[in-house]
Amino acid sequence: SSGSKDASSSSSKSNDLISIGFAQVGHESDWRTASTESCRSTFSKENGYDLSFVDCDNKSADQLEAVRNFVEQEVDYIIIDPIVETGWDTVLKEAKDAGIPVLVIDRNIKADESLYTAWVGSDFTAEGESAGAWLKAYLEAKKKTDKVNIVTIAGTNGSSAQIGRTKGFNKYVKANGWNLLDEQDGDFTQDGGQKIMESYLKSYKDIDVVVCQNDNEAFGAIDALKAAGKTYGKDGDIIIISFDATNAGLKDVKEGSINADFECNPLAAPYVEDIIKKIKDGGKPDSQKVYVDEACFACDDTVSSFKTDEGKDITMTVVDDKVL
Ligand code: GZL
Repeated sequence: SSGSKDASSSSSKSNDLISIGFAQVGHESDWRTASTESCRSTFSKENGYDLSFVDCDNKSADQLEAVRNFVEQEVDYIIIDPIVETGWDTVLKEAKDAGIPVLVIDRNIKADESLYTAWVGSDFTAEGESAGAWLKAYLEAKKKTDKVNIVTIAGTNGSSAQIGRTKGFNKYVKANGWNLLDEQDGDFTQDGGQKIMESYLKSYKDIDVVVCQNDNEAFGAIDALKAAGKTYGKDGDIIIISFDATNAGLKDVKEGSINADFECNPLAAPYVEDIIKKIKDGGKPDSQKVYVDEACFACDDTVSSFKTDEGKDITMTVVDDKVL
């Protein structure tokens, strides 16, 4: 539709609630559950919203269709967490022509920035760099100077979380001469993590580090390592690095199964609500990119703080009962 809908008006569907269409990636991980809960609780009826939520089940075609349907329904705002970065221009243009502001959260999109109002999420490359810088400091502290063999269980191929974490961490692989044996797509799921770890154990005899690009992949990798009789984590032979730092992930860090976990904050919804309130009052967000705050967690204090090659000061939080 080519209406010239005024974003500050609320032609919402029912009794003055602000109507929001949210196209969510899926339900593949604990992180995703926290992200969905944050949106549902922020954009509740009690808070004055009519939320249309679509779980796109990790299928890009379904996600584009969901956004198209929101345009047809003439919602007041559209929120997208894009499964992959590409393929967005056409449907974003349709939303713009309909006068519906689009807010992107979490993962990035490769699209003309004039087609969406703002993006709220994480700096995935920085997450990868923090992990690489931590591993460098950890290996030095453990005086491990011989060959370091690493395998990566990557996230959904083409997602900005996978692209950024890979880019950030692999800078440190190159700079430190580590031996990256393999990196395959585990789709951010526990099943994916287990299957890929099983195949790595068949292909490579001495693995020193496993990098899992989210906690659910780490849970699967740990299942495979356990079944193979390998030792890992705080007192084991194999170092495990993970991302997200979900509650379940931090429990494994506290137990010493995961050595270090780099947070990816799923709570973008409150940041988005601030932007919607600004738009409603005829304003606009302070910037097009809003980064959420994130921390870094470790199972012990072998490495407490360090500076990344990019000049960022990192302090590791040791996970204990107070943190959980
Ligand atoms: C990252 C997010 C990723 C999480 C995974 O912001 O998109 O997708 O790291 C989730 O757990 O599946």
